[in-house]
Amino acid sequence: MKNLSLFVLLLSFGAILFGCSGNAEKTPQRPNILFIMSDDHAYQAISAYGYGLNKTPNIDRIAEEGAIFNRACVTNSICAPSRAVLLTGKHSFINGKVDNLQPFNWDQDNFPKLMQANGYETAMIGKIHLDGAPQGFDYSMVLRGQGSYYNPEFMLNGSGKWERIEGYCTDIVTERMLDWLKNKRDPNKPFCALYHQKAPHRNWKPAPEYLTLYDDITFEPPVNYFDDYSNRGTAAKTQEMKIDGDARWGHDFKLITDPDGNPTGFEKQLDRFTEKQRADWLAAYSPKNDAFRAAKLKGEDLAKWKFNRYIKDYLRTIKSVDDGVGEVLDYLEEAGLAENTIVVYTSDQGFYLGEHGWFDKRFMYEESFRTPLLVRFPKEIKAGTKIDKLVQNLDFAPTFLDYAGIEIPEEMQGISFRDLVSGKTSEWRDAVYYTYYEYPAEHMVKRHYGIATERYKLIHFYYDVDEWELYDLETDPHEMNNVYDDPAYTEIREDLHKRLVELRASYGDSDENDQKFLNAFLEHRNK
Ligand code: SGN
Ligand code: CA
Repeated sequence: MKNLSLFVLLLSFGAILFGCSGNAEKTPQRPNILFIMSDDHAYQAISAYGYGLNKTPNIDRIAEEGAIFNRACVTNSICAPSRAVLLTGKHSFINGKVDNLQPFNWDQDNFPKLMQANGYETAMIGKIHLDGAPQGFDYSMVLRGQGSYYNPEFMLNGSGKWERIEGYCTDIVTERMLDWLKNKRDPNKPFCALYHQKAPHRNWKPAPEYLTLYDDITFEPPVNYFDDYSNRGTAAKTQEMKIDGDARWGHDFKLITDPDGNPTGFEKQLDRFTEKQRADWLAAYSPKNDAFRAAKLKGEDLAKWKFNRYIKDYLRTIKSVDDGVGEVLDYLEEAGLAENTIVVYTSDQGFYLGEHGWFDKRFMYEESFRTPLLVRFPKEIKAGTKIDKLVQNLDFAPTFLDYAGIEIPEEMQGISFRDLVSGKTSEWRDAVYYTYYEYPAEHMVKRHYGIATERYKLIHFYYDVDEWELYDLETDPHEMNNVYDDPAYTEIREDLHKRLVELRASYGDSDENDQKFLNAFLEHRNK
């Protein structure tokens, strides 16, 4: 490591010398990294993935000019744990942040710290969702907890103080990112910037200019919106994340009074707004809400209305995210930074857009297990590249270090996908490991772990059940049919069991870990 730092130092010194003699373009330049992440952005809601729901022309540009990953996935489909994994390059049970409740230990290594120590200028702007002062950043401006869509509070450089900034969160984060790129960073150093949006996280409040976007469209829910959870175990049946059932009249559907005329409490959320924001909001939503109450919908019609209210607000918040990506990409081009900047777009996990009747995430089922991933780096990645391999958020830290020419610490459990995405190699892992811990808690998704290969998934739900599920994604892409006990799958099942045991051991996971984190969770909850 020491030798490498010296090497990097010499390189930078050389760069300065050459720069002075006017030969800057000939010096080997380490690439910049712009790591864009949004929160709960389903791949189904990025037009480059081809689902036809909405248009995200700016995010799509990254894929058109670079690569799209069709089977990128997470190790633990929930916010703060996902962030801990991508920073540390280690599974949740190793970095310790297994659920949204446990504290995160900032003292452990993370990739921004290593980049900073090796001459990179680092910044983090937006949602971090990890308590305490962020470590590894020359500049940080982070949202308080989940952050608010309107007039959010931020903490600057780990000061411990929260400052309210008037405006729409997504736009503020973009403005501040641009301000850092243009005016705040040291232009003589390569940069690594984390530009992390809160949107489209629940409860999906759109920007003032998009409050009526999609008003003239009716969206069809997915084919399994009316899923009855037959042919599966207890976990799918007992979750609490149904659009028609668990989502709330006020908080989620933005009604000020419910169909029976009772106040929903949503009015209180408008107290955070400025007078102008509130007036714009009510002008847009009151007529829609009145029309809904007058229609007195029931049964499937009501369920479809709820889907539409949900998906429209969700997609509206994404419109602002996409606008921001466009502004930042434009700036990189204008400033001559596009060629030497690796741009990554991803989400902290996937999300259900009505599949199985759900919103939210957490399950190892496809829509929340997968996450969008698009990467542009013209120097190494061919435009239009498509990657079907199982890349995980575990791989970000090693990948970024690899691009920066920094040694990857032994303890990191991910693999750099640099050579995979450039086409230098097609060799890659053929199975990934997944864990989920936050139960019993909001949305009631049971604790589970599992293995996924390109075709199959074996999942174990535990704690208050002991159930196994096996899915064949080729014959059952929507995961509606658990074939664990189907004799036709005996051999596959046994093989997956064996591989799961091996994977758990190789990453350092065990039943003892599961018990340890369960105890910590229950203790924390009972405090
Ligand atoms: C909030 C949301 C949940 C969501 C969690 C975790 N409820 O608690 O719906 O699952 O965050 O999300 S809300 O009433 O506050 O909207 S995560 O992305 O932070 O993991
Ligand atoms: Ca999230």
